[in-house]
Amino acid sequence: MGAPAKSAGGLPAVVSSLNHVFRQAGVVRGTKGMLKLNQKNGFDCPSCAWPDPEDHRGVAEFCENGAKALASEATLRRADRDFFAKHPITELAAHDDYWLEQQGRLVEPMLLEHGATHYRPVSWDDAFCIIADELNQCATPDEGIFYTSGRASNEAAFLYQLFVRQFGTNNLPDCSNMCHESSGCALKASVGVGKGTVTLKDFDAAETIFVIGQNPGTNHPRMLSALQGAVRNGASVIAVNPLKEAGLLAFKHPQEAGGMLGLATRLSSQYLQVRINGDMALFRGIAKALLEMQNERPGTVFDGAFLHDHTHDAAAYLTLVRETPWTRIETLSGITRAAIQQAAQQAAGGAKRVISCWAMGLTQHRNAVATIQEVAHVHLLLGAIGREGAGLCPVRGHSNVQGDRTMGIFERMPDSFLDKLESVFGFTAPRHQGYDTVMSIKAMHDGKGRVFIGLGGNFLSATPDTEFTAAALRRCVLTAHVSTKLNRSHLVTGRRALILPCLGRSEVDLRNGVEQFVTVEDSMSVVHMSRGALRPASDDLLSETAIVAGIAAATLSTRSTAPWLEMSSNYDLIRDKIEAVIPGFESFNQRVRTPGGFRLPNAAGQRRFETPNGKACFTPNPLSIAEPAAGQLILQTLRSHDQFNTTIYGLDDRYRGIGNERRIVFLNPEDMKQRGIRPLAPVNITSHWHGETRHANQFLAIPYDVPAGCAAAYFPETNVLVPIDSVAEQSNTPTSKAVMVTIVPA
Ligand SMILES: Nc1nc2c(c(=O)[nH]1)N[C@H]1C(S)=C(S)[C@@H](COP(=O)(O)OP(=O)(O)OC[C@H]3O[C@@H](n4cnc5c(=O)[nH]c(N)nc54)[C@H](O)[C@@H]3O)O[C@H]1N2
Ligand SMILES: Nc1nc2c(c(=O)[nH]1)N[C@H]1C(S)=C(S)[C@@H](COP(=O)(O)OP(=O)(O)OC[C@H]3O[C@@H](n4cnc5c(=O)[nH]c(N)nc54)[C@H](O)[C@@H]3O)O[C@H]1N2
Ligand SMILES: [Mo]
Repeated sequence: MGAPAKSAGGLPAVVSSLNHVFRQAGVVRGTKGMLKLNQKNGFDCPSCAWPDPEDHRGVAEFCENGAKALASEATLRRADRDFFAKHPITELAAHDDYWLEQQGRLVEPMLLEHGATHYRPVSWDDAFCIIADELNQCATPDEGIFYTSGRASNEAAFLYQLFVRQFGTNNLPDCSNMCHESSGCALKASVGVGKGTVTLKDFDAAETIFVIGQNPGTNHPRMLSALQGAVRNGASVIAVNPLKEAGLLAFKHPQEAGGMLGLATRLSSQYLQVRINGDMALFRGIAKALLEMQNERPGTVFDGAFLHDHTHDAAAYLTLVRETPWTRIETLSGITRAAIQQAAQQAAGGAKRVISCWAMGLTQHRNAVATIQEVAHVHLLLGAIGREGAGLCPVRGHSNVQGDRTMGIFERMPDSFLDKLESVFGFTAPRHQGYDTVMSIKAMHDGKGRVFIGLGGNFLSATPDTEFTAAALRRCVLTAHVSTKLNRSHLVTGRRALILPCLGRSEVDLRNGVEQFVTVEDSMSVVHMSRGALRPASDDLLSETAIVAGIAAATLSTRSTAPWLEMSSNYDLIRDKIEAVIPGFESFNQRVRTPGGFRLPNAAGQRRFETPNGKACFTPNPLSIAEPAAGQLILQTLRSHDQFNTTIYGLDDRYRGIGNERRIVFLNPEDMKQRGIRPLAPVNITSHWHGETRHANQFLAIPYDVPAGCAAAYFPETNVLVPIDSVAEQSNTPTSKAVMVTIVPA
């Protein structure tokens, strides 16, 4: 335990990058990989979804955590058949996630038979037949559950949803259900499109940038370059976060001489250390301050013309704002009226070019949708949307999570999409709503979901309520995972289990001797190609696309007329079908071959609001907050600097001053004193939900600068504490940032 850092980046980030890459992949393979990472002729970084600059790409157009992701994939270590013969499942399950990650790449399909102690090799054909048999024995297609993690390419995702719908269900849960689903729900209702409205260029023109509930220094490090550029152009960054995150304080650009020498650019000009889940109150407060300024100086604050021409229900919302007392806003947010007014003045100054960025600190709360709409309201009042330097920017997590949704990975795609899919492929698509992630877990728990297939991801560890989810997966007749690395979902299985190892993004994808590429969509709707450059980890790997096509052909057989094997041998054919089904993909094969790709149309970004009434809508939601009961704390579960979701690269959290330990909990020093907890003392954590309790024991207490009553600990270790029924209204996203807990000395 050391002092938290006051800036991010600099020489330590470079040293850490090279360390990870060279240690795992060696100098030759590692260097080759790094030179292709995020280049126009290379592959898309498998880490986050932050966009690449259109021009001026550096030789090293990636960050420390992109380098770690590459190292993890390009590693020379292998979990091969000898490995599985040596280690029984019970022994593997006793190891921690970091150990599992260190065992290297999966190299051939493996089967765990009913009652077997070890995985054994199986041929691809046999693996596809096993899946086909189990799926075809389901009493109804709705017993199949088809999960997607956001790393899957557009091509794989499109084939996957087509297969699932031809099989007869919309059970397409995805990682987005646990991630930005709340953003999608909120923005669809408010501005008609569930995606962000800005481009990277808007950051150059912005005057005010809110960064809310997001830790870009760790999770989107290349965003710091964009923030640095904006600050140099005169923008003010306002951070909203219960923790003082190093990456929001200052940035040392590792690719600038000054940054390497340790010269930092200060990023945030105001740091609003909000209470956990106090954001709705905070943004209600900003709206109230704007309203008061507007009353004092009529016509200078709100964008009257925009409100009149483009919005609906502003009056009802402003009444609600007027009626919300300042004392309530201050109490719930934990921020003073003066500080809120200062932020409002900044936003309302100049040309009102305001961008709001956010991530999991907003989305994983019971009132997440209402909170995000409260942020949108501030933009609507100022007309700060659909013009240069202004707009809404949900910062996506997984590198292609947005693209997967565009491709139809969603349990309730609109009829317009299903109509098109039916006419292009000549079948009748199911129209009833499928299961999202939480619904899937419950269905498996109830015995209604019986075959689980995961296209990437680590369902067991990523989902809430680990014990409950484990019991759910164990009830399945088959669990099958398309994966690159060993993870816990391979160890807590249905009656039978399959591991289907696939190529990673960094690897050359040869089909019938012809090199293929895939496409992805970044957080700002830019679709571009990704072409692997490294030799595959094993000759037995198949691409995700080929695996999906293999499963589909085996399962559907003569029931489907789609040319599965042709499509999976030539991805251009898949792209032609995507073009035929999804608007915005005109001349897909041609346009995606231009360096840098193309941007999908975004109506809200053009001030066309595709809501039922054609207007951007104010939603007068009652103000709320997650309030812990007496003696309880509110615990958020977050990422350390050395992990990608459930993949644990290392045991440090450098910026927060933590070394060599993940079972820790950050606490307010006063809260520790009241509970008789000393620094680094072991504690037990219990979560409380409608009379139920869940336990996570033996964590070390870390005194930290967090608001009183708030605590933080790492995901996935604390997922055991997140109750399956504790979800966000409308989006059904688990409330991983607001778990009510008691903490006592162990
Ligand atoms: N290196 C790396 N990169 C990643 C990932 C990774 O695991 N590792 N994951 C990827 C994925 S899938 C995603 S979704 C993104 C996640 O990116 P983030 O959303 O940045 O990830 P978290 O660690 O969950 O951080 C949440 C932040 O919100 C703050 N927070 C928590 N509760 C509240 C609240 O109530 N209000 C406010 N204002 N703030 C709050 C926390 O203090 C923390 O700074 O990153 C992506 N990129
Ligand atoms: N408590 C808590 N829970 C959370 C969150 C939180 O903040 N707190 N965050 C949530 C969020 S935002 C998300 S997005 C989810 C993430 O949930 P998931 O996407 O399900 O989880 P990951 O850890 O990203 O998946 C890692 C696995 O993906 C496989 N993999 C890696 N690369 C590839 C590839 O190229 N292809 C294929 N097929 N497989 C690959 C590897 O086998 C690896 O073990 O977790 C959610 N869970
Ligand atoms: Mo995510």
